[in-house]
Amino acid sequence: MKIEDKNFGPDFKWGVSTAAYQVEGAWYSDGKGKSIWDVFSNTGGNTYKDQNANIACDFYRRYTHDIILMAKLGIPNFRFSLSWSRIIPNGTGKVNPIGIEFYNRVIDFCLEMGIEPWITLYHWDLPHELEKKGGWTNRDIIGWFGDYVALCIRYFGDRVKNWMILNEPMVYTGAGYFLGVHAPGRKGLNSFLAATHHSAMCQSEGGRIVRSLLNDAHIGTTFSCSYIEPFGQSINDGMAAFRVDALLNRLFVEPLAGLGYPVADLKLLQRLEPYIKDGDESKLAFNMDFIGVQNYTREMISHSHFTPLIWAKVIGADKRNVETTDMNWEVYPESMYEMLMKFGKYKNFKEIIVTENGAAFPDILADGKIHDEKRISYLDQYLKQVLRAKNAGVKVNGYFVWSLTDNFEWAEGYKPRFGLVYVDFETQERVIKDSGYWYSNFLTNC
Ligand code: GCO
Repeated sequence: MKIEDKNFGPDFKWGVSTAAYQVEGAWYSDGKGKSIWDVFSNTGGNTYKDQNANIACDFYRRYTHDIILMAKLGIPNFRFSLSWSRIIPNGTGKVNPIGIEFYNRVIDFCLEMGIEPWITLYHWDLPHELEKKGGWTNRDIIGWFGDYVALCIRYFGDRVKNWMILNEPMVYTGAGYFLGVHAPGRKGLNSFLAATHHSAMCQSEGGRIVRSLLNDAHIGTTFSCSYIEPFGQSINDGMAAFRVDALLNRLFVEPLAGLGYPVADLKLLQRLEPYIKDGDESKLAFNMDFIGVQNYTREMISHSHFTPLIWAKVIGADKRNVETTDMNWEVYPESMYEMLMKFGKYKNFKEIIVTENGAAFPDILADGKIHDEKRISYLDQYLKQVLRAKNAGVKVNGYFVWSLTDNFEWAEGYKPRFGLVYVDFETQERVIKDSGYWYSNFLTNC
Protein backbone atom coordinates (compact mmCIF):
# COMPACT_ATOMS: atom_id res chain seq x y z
CA MET A 1 0.00 0.00 0.00
CA LYS A 2 1.46 3.38 -1.03
CA ILE A 3 0.84 6.14 1.49
CA GLU A 4 0.94 9.89 0.90
CA ASP A 5 1.20 12.80 3.27
CA LYS A 6 -2.41 13.76 2.53
CA ASN A 7 -3.49 10.52 4.22
CA PHE A 8 -2.39 12.18 7.47
CA GLY A 9 -4.60 15.24 7.09
CA PRO A 10 -3.87 18.90 6.24
CA ASP A 11 -2.75 19.89 9.75
CA PHE A 12 -0.16 17.15 10.21
CA LYS A 13 3.30 18.58 11.06
CA TRP A 14 6.17 17.20 9.01
CA GLY A 15 9.76 17.95 9.96
CA VAL A 16 13.27 16.93 10.80
CA SER A 17 15.05 16.86 14.17
CA THR A 18 18.58 17.68 15.27
CA ALA A 19 20.33 18.53 18.56
CA ALA A 20 22.83 21.27 19.41
CA TYR A 21 25.71 19.12 20.60
CA GLN A 22 25.38 16.71 17.71
CA VAL A 23 25.54 19.28 14.90
CA GLU A 24 26.77 22.73 16.01
CA GLY A 25 30.52 22.38 16.64
CA ALA A 26 32.08 25.68 17.79
CA TRP A 27 32.36 23.84 21.10
CA TYR A 28 34.41 26.47 22.91
CA SER A 29 34.19 29.64 20.83
CA ASP A 30 32.36 32.95 20.95
CA GLY A 31 31.92 32.83 24.70
CA LYS A 32 30.37 29.36 24.91
CA GLY A 33 31.03 27.45 28.13
CA LYS A 34 31.89 23.74 28.12
CA SER A 35 29.07 21.22 28.43
CA ILE A 36 29.32 17.80 30.05
CA TRP A 37 29.45 16.31 26.55
CA ASP A 38 32.38 18.57 25.58
CA VAL A 39 34.27 17.26 28.61
CA PHE A 40 33.13 13.64 28.20
CA SER A 41 33.94 13.33 24.48
CA ASN A 42 37.30 15.09 24.88
CA THR A 43 38.26 12.57 27.54
CA GLY A 44 39.91 9.50 26.02
CA GLY A 45 38.13 6.16 26.08
CA ASN A 46 34.58 7.51 26.25
CA THR A 47 33.57 7.54 22.59
CA TYR A 48 34.12 5.52 19.43
CA LYS A 49 37.73 6.14 18.33
CA ASP A 50 37.80 9.03 20.85
CA GLN A 51 35.69 11.10 18.45
CA ASN A 52 34.15 14.37 19.71
CA ALA A 53 31.77 17.04 18.44
CA ASN A 54 34.19 19.96 18.61
CA ILE A 55 33.37 20.59 14.94
CA ALA A 56 30.54 18.08 14.22
CA CYS A 57 28.53 19.40 11.22
CA ASP A 58 29.79 22.96 11.81
CA PHE A 59 26.11 24.02 11.98
CA TYR A 60 27.21 27.03 14.04
CA ARG A 61 28.74 28.51 10.89
CA ARG A 62 26.79 26.65 8.19
CA TYR A 63 23.25 26.99 9.58
CA THR A 64 22.01 29.07 6.64
CA HIS A 65 23.23 26.39 4.22
CA ASP A 66 21.43 23.59 6.10
CA ILE A 67 18.23 25.60 6.52
CA ILE A 68 18.31 26.36 2.78
CA LEU A 69 18.66 22.59 2.20
CA MET A 70 15.53 22.04 4.32
CA ALA A 71 13.64 24.65 2.33
CA LYS A 72 14.85 23.10 -0.93
CA LEU A 73 13.45 19.75 0.25
CA GLY A 74 10.16 21.39 1.24
CA ILE A 75 10.50 20.45 4.93
CA PRO A 76 8.21 22.84 6.84
CA ASN A 77 9.24 22.23 10.48
CA PHE A 78 12.71 22.16 12.07
CA ARG A 79 13.32 20.74 15.56
CA PHE A 80 16.61 21.82 17.08
CA SER A 81 17.90 22.33 20.61
CA LEU A 82 19.54 25.23 22.43
CA SER A 83 22.96 24.74 24.00
CA TRP A 84 22.49 25.87 27.60
CA SER A 85 26.22 26.61 27.98
CA ARG A 86 26.28 28.66 24.76
CA ILE A 87 23.58 30.89 26.24
CA ILE A 88 24.66 30.86 29.92
CA PRO A 89 28.31 29.66 29.88
CA ASN A 90 28.39 28.67 33.57
CA GLY A 91 24.80 27.45 33.61
CA THR A 92 23.69 30.25 35.93
CA GLY A 93 24.41 33.97 36.02
CA LYS A 94 26.04 35.81 33.15
CA VAL A 95 24.45 35.49 29.71
CA ASN A 96 26.59 35.17 26.57
CA PRO A 97 25.25 37.76 24.09
CA ILE A 98 26.96 36.05 21.14
CA GLY A 99 25.12 32.84 21.99
CA ILE A 100 21.80 34.68 22.11
CA GLU A 101 22.62 36.34 18.80
CA PHE A 102 23.40 32.97 17.16
CA TYR A 103 20.01 31.49 18.05
CA ASN A 104 18.26 34.72 17.05
CA ARG A 105 19.85 34.35 13.62
CA VAL A 106 18.88 30.67 13.35
CA ILE A 107 15.26 31.41 14.33
CA ASP A 108 15.01 34.46 12.07
CA PHE A 109 16.46 32.60 9.10
CA CYS A 110 14.08 29.66 9.61
CA LEU A 111 11.14 32.07 9.57
CA GLU A 112 12.56 33.89 6.55
CA MET A 113 12.71 30.55 4.70
CA GLY A 114 9.14 29.70 5.75
CA ILE A 115 10.26 27.00 8.20
CA GLU A 116 8.63 26.72 11.65
CA PRO A 117 11.17 26.38 14.51
CA TRP A 118 10.51 23.76 17.22
CA ILE A 119 12.93 24.18 20.11
CA THR A 120 14.10 21.56 22.61
CA LEU A 121 15.35 23.36 25.71
CA TYR A 122 17.51 20.51 27.01
CA HIS A 123 19.07 17.85 24.80
CA TRP A 124 21.68 16.35 27.18
CA ASP A 125 24.41 19.03 27.06
CA LEU A 126 24.35 20.26 30.68
CA PRO A 127 26.83 23.09 31.45
CA HIS A 128 29.94 21.47 32.96
CA GLU A 129 30.05 24.12 35.72
CA LEU A 130 26.68 22.80 36.96
CA GLU A 131 27.89 19.22 36.86
CA LYS A 132 30.75 20.32 39.12
CA LYS A 133 28.01 21.24 41.63
CA GLY A 134 26.34 17.84 41.23
CA GLY A 135 24.45 18.41 38.01
CA TRP A 136 21.16 16.53 37.83
CA THR A 137 21.87 14.93 41.23
CA ASN A 138 21.72 18.36 42.93
CA ARG A 139 18.13 19.44 43.66
CA ASP A 140 19.23 23.04 43.05
CA ILE A 141 19.03 22.20 39.34
CA ILE A 142 15.29 22.77 39.53
CA GLY A 143 16.02 26.46 40.10
CA TRP A 144 18.97 26.60 37.69
CA PHE A 145 16.89 24.98 34.92
CA GLY A 146 13.86 27.16 35.66
CA ASP A 147 15.94 30.33 35.28
CA TYR A 148 17.42 29.03 32.00
CA VAL A 149 13.94 28.20 30.62
CA ALA A 150 12.55 31.61 31.57
CA LEU A 151 15.50 33.34 29.93
CA CYS A 152 15.06 31.40 26.67
CA ILE A 153 11.36 32.24 26.53
CA ARG A 154 12.09 35.90 27.14
CA TYR A 155 14.65 36.04 24.33
CA PHE A 156 12.99 33.75 21.76
CA GLY A 157 9.34 33.34 22.75
CA ASP A 158 8.18 36.22 20.55
CA ARG A 159 8.96 34.14 17.42
CA VAL A 160 9.01 30.51 18.65
CA LYS A 161 5.71 28.91 19.69
CA ASN A 162 6.68 25.21 19.78
CA TRP A 163 8.75 24.26 22.85
CA MET A 164 9.94 20.92 24.21
CA ILE A 165 11.23 20.89 27.78
CA LEU A 166 13.47 17.80 27.90
CA ASN A 167 14.79 15.29 25.40
CA GLU A 168 14.54 11.68 26.58
CA PRO A 169 15.21 11.96 30.33
CA MET A 170 15.28 8.15 30.58
CA VAL A 171 18.33 8.03 28.33
CA TYR A 172 20.42 10.83 29.82
CA THR A 173 19.73 9.69 33.41
CA GLY A 174 20.18 5.97 32.66
CA ALA A 175 23.21 6.21 30.38
CA GLY A 176 24.79 9.26 32.04
CA TYR A 177 24.14 8.71 35.75
CA PHE A 178 23.68 4.93 36.12
CA LEU A 179 25.67 3.13 33.44
CA GLY A 180 28.31 5.83 32.93
CA VAL A 181 28.38 5.33 29.14
CA HIS A 182 27.12 8.85 28.36
CA ALA A 183 28.11 12.21 29.84
CA PRO A 184 28.82 12.93 32.65
CA GLY A 185 29.93 9.26 32.98
CA ARG A 186 28.60 8.69 36.49
CA LYS A 187 27.52 5.28 37.75
CA GLY A 188 25.34 3.81 40.44
CA LEU A 189 21.75 3.66 41.57
CA ASN A 190 21.83 6.70 43.86
CA SER A 191 23.07 9.12 41.18
CA PHE A 192 20.46 7.68 38.78
CA LEU A 193 17.60 8.03 41.28
CA ALA A 194 18.53 11.59 42.22
CA ALA A 195 18.92 12.60 38.55
CA THR A 196 15.61 10.91 37.73
CA HIS A 197 13.55 12.75 40.33
CA HIS A 198 15.13 16.14 39.65
CA SER A 199 14.61 15.65 35.91
CA ALA A 200 10.97 14.75 36.47
CA MET A 201 10.58 17.89 38.58
CA CYS A 202 12.24 20.03 35.86
CA GLN A 203 10.07 18.43 33.15
CA SER A 204 6.84 19.72 34.72
CA GLU A 205 8.26 22.93 36.20
CA GLY A 206 9.66 23.83 32.78
CA GLY A 207 6.17 23.39 31.32
CA ARG A 208 4.66 25.65 33.97
CA ILE A 209 7.28 28.36 33.36
CA VAL A 210 6.73 28.38 29.59
CA ARG A 211 2.98 28.47 30.10
CA SER A 212 3.26 31.39 32.54
CA LEU A 213 5.41 33.46 30.16
CA LEU A 214 3.94 32.55 26.78
CA ASN A 215 0.19 32.03 26.77
CA ASP A 216 0.05 30.94 23.11
CA ALA A 217 2.91 28.44 23.42
CA HIS A 218 2.54 24.87 22.16
CA ILE A 219 4.36 23.03 24.96
CA GLY A 220 5.63 19.48 24.98
CA THR A 221 8.41 17.23 26.15
CA THR A 222 9.92 14.10 24.59
CA PHE A 223 10.28 10.46 25.60
CA SER A 224 12.40 7.65 24.25
CA CYS A 225 10.39 4.44 24.04
CA SER A 226 10.73 0.94 22.67
CA TYR A 227 8.15 -1.79 22.31
CA ILE A 228 9.08 -4.30 25.03
CA GLU A 229 8.26 -7.99 24.58
CA PRO A 230 9.25 -11.13 26.53
CA PHE A 231 11.76 -13.24 24.65
CA GLY A 232 10.44 -16.55 26.00
CA GLN A 233 6.97 -17.82 26.92
CA SER A 234 7.73 -18.15 30.65
CA ILE A 235 5.98 -16.15 33.36
CA ASN A 236 9.44 -15.02 34.49
CA ASP A 237 10.22 -13.52 31.06
CA GLY A 238 6.79 -11.90 30.98
CA MET A 239 7.30 -10.30 34.38
CA ALA A 240 10.83 -9.19 33.43
CA ALA A 241 9.46 -7.49 30.29
CA PHE A 242 6.80 -5.77 32.40
CA ARG A 243 9.45 -4.36 34.76
CA VAL A 244 11.62 -3.15 31.87
CA ASP A 245 8.58 -1.48 30.27
CA ALA A 246 7.92 0.36 33.56
CA LEU A 247 11.52 1.58 33.63
CA LEU A 248 12.07 2.46 29.97
CA ASN A 249 8.61 3.62 28.87
CA ARG A 250 6.62 4.76 31.95
CA LEU A 251 9.11 6.24 34.43
CA PHE A 252 8.84 9.85 33.23
CA VAL A 253 5.53 10.08 31.38
CA GLU A 254 3.43 8.76 34.28
CA PRO A 255 4.44 11.32 36.94
CA LEU A 256 3.86 13.99 34.26
CA ALA A 257 0.40 12.51 33.64
CA GLY A 258 -0.42 12.78 37.34
CA LEU A 259 -0.12 9.02 37.91
CA GLY A 260 3.07 9.17 40.00
CA TYR A 261 6.08 6.92 39.50
CA PRO A 262 5.20 3.29 38.50
CA VAL A 263 6.44 2.02 41.88
CA ALA A 264 3.82 -0.76 42.11
CA ASP A 265 5.29 -2.36 38.98
CA LEU A 266 8.96 -1.70 39.65
CA LYS A 267 9.85 -2.02 43.32
CA LEU A 268 13.28 -0.43 42.92
CA LEU A 269 11.52 2.91 42.39
CA GLN A 270 10.64 2.87 46.10
CA ARG A 271 14.24 4.06 46.50
CA LEU A 272 13.23 7.41 44.98
CA GLU A 273 11.62 8.21 48.33
CA PRO A 274 14.58 10.06 49.94
CA TYR A 275 14.71 12.51 47.01
CA ILE A 276 10.98 13.31 47.04
CA LYS A 277 10.25 16.33 49.26
CA ASP A 278 6.88 17.36 50.65
CA GLY A 279 4.69 18.70 47.87
CA ASP A 280 6.78 17.22 45.06
CA GLU A 281 4.18 14.65 43.98
CA SER A 282 1.64 17.29 42.97
CA LYS A 283 4.36 19.31 41.20
CA LEU A 284 5.39 16.35 39.00
CA ALA A 285 2.21 16.65 36.92
CA PHE A 286 1.68 19.10 34.07
CA ASN A 287 -0.79 19.01 31.18
CA MET A 288 1.52 19.34 28.20
CA ASP A 289 -0.08 20.32 24.89
CA PHE A 290 1.78 17.43 23.31
CA ILE A 291 4.17 14.65 24.13
CA GLY A 292 7.00 13.76 21.78
CA VAL A 293 7.28 10.02 21.13
CA GLN A 294 10.73 8.91 19.96
CA ASN A 295 10.60 5.30 18.83
CA TYR A 296 13.06 3.33 16.72
CA THR A 297 12.81 -0.33 17.62
CA ARG A 298 11.62 -3.22 19.77
CA GLU A 299 13.53 -4.83 22.66
CA MET A 300 13.08 -8.46 23.73
CA ILE A 301 13.62 -9.26 27.40
CA SER A 302 14.30 -12.36 29.39
CA HIS A 303 14.48 -12.90 33.14
CA SER A 304 18.00 -12.82 34.58
CA HIS A 305 19.37 -13.73 38.00
CA PHE A 306 22.45 -11.65 37.29
CA THR A 307 20.94 -8.18 37.10
CA PRO A 308 19.69 -7.29 40.57
CA LEU A 309 16.87 -4.82 41.12
CA ILE A 310 15.43 -5.32 37.61
CA TRP A 311 16.15 -9.09 37.21
CA ALA A 312 16.00 -8.74 33.45
CA LYS A 313 18.29 -8.62 30.46
CA VAL A 314 17.97 -7.55 26.83
CA ILE A 315 18.30 -10.23 24.15
CA GLY A 316 20.16 -8.16 21.56
CA ALA A 317 18.86 -7.99 18.00
CA ASP A 318 22.13 -9.45 16.75
CA LYS A 319 21.32 -12.59 18.76
CA ARG A 320 17.85 -12.91 17.21
CA ASN A 321 18.67 -13.15 13.52
CA VAL A 322 16.48 -10.17 12.56
CA GLU A 323 17.00 -7.17 10.26
CA THR A 324 18.93 -4.48 12.14
CA THR A 325 20.20 -0.95 11.61
CA ASP A 326 23.77 0.21 12.19
CA MET A 327 22.86 0.74 15.86
CA ASN A 328 22.05 -2.97 16.22
CA TRP A 329 18.40 -1.93 16.61
CA GLU A 330 15.85 -4.32 15.14
CA VAL A 331 13.84 -2.93 12.22
CA TYR A 332 10.37 -3.59 13.69
CA PRO A 333 7.85 -1.05 12.34
CA GLU A 334 5.03 -2.38 14.55
CA SER A 335 6.91 -0.93 17.53
CA MET A 336 5.82 2.53 16.36
CA TYR A 337 2.15 1.50 16.32
CA GLU A 338 2.44 -0.16 19.73
CA MET A 339 4.12 2.88 21.29
CA LEU A 340 1.60 5.33 19.83
CA MET A 341 -1.27 3.18 21.12
CA LYS A 342 0.44 3.00 24.54
CA PHE A 343 1.20 6.73 24.88
CA GLY A 344 -2.17 7.58 23.35
CA LYS A 345 -3.78 6.18 26.51
CA TYR A 346 -2.48 9.09 28.63
CA LYS A 347 -5.53 11.31 28.18
CA ASN A 348 -4.31 14.54 29.78
CA PHE A 349 -2.04 15.35 26.83
CA LYS A 350 -3.84 16.91 23.88
CA GLU A 351 -1.80 15.23 21.14
CA ILE A 352 1.27 13.19 20.25
CA ILE A 353 4.02 14.27 17.87
CA VAL A 354 6.56 11.70 16.69
CA THR A 355 9.54 13.96 17.38
CA GLU A 356 12.12 11.38 16.32
CA ASN A 357 12.22 8.34 14.07
CA GLY A 358 14.92 7.31 11.63
CA ALA A 359 17.61 4.77 10.87
CA ALA A 360 21.36 4.48 10.59
CA PHE A 361 22.67 2.37 7.75
CA PRO A 362 26.09 2.38 6.07
CA ASP A 363 25.98 5.00 3.29
CA ILE A 364 28.15 4.66 0.20
CA LEU A 365 28.86 7.84 -1.75
CA ALA A 366 29.07 6.83 -5.42
CA ASP A 367 29.12 9.24 -8.37
CA GLY A 368 27.84 12.00 -6.09
CA LYS A 369 24.80 10.07 -4.92
CA ILE A 370 23.75 7.88 -2.02
CA HIS A 371 21.22 5.22 -2.89
CA ASP A 372 20.01 4.48 0.66
CA GLU A 373 17.12 2.15 -0.15
CA LYS A 374 17.16 0.60 3.34
CA ARG A 375 16.55 3.98 4.98
CA ILE A 376 13.70 4.74 2.55
CA SER A 377 12.15 1.35 3.29
CA TYR A 378 12.52 1.93 7.06
CA LEU A 379 10.85 5.37 6.92
CA ASP A 380 8.05 4.13 4.66
CA GLN A 381 7.28 1.13 6.90
CA TYR A 382 7.30 3.18 10.13
CA LEU A 383 5.16 5.90 8.57
CA LYS A 384 2.58 3.28 7.66
CA GLN A 385 2.44 2.34 11.34
CA VAL A 386 2.01 5.98 12.33
CA LEU A 387 -0.96 6.16 9.94
CA ARG A 388 -2.30 2.86 11.31
CA ALA A 389 -2.27 4.30 14.86
CA LYS A 390 -3.81 7.57 13.67
CA ASN A 391 -6.59 5.68 11.92
CA ALA A 392 -7.09 3.67 15.12
CA GLY A 393 -7.88 6.94 16.93
CA VAL A 394 -4.53 8.04 18.37
CA LYS A 395 -4.19 11.85 18.23
CA VAL A 396 -0.81 11.73 16.50
CA ASN A 397 -0.35 14.97 14.57
CA GLY A 398 3.28 15.15 13.54
CA TYR A 399 6.37 13.27 12.42
CA PHE A 400 9.98 14.45 12.50
CA VAL A 401 12.73 12.41 10.87
CA TRP A 402 15.88 11.88 12.89
CA SER A 403 17.88 13.50 11.32
CA LEU A 404 18.43 16.21 8.72
CA THR A 405 22.17 15.53 8.36
CA ASP A 406 24.50 12.80 9.52
CA ASN A 407 25.84 13.94 12.88
CA PHE A 408 27.68 13.00 16.11
CA GLU A 409 25.82 10.00 17.54
CA TRP A 410 27.01 10.42 21.15
CA ALA A 411 29.30 7.62 22.35
CA GLU A 412 29.09 5.98 18.90
CA GLY A 413 30.69 9.04 17.32
CA TYR A 414 30.22 9.58 13.57
CA LYS A 415 29.99 5.89 12.64
CA PRO A 416 26.16 5.66 12.57
CA ARG A 417 24.74 7.86 9.80
CA PHE A 418 21.09 8.88 10.40
CA GLY A 419 20.84 11.80 8.00
CA LEU A 420 18.61 12.41 5.03
CA VAL A 421 21.66 14.41 3.99
CA TYR A 422 25.16 12.91 3.91
CA VAL A 423 28.03 14.83 5.51
CA ASP A 424 31.67 14.36 4.51
CA PHE A 425 33.16 15.30 7.88
CA GLU A 426 36.56 15.97 6.30
CA THR A 427 35.26 18.62 3.91
CA GLN A 428 31.84 19.40 5.48
CA GLU A 429 30.33 18.84 2.03
CA ARG A 430 26.64 17.90 2.12
CA VAL A 431 25.06 15.44 -0.34
CA ILE A 432 21.30 14.88 -0.32
CA LYS A 433 20.66 11.14 -0.09
CA ASP A 434 17.94 9.38 -2.08
CA SER A 435 16.00 9.26 1.22
CA GLY A 436 16.12 13.07 1.37
CA TYR A 437 14.57 13.30 -2.09
CA TRP A 438 12.10 10.56 -1.19
CA TYR A 439 10.94 12.48 1.91
CA SER A 440 10.71 15.67 -0.14
CA ASN A 441 8.56 13.97 -2.82
CA PHE A 442 6.42 12.40 -0.08
CA LEU A 443 5.77 15.86 1.37
CA THR A 444 4.85 17.47 -1.92
CA ASN A 445 2.32 14.75 -2.77
CA CYS A 446 -0.55 16.66 -1.31
C1 GCO B 1 18.09 9.98 21.11
C2 GCO B 1 18.48 11.32 20.86
C3 GCO B 1 19.15 11.56 19.55
C4 GCO B 1 19.83 10.36 18.92
C5 GCO B 1 18.88 9.60 18.00
C6 GCO B 1 19.57 8.38 17.41
O1 GCO B 1 16.90 9.70 20.89
O2 GCO B 1 18.93 9.21 21.56
O3 GCO B 1 17.37 12.21 20.95
O4 GCO B 1 20.08 12.52 19.95
O5 GCO B 1 20.92 10.78 18.15
O6 GCO B 1 17.79 9.14 18.74
O7 GCO B 1 20.02 7.57 18.44
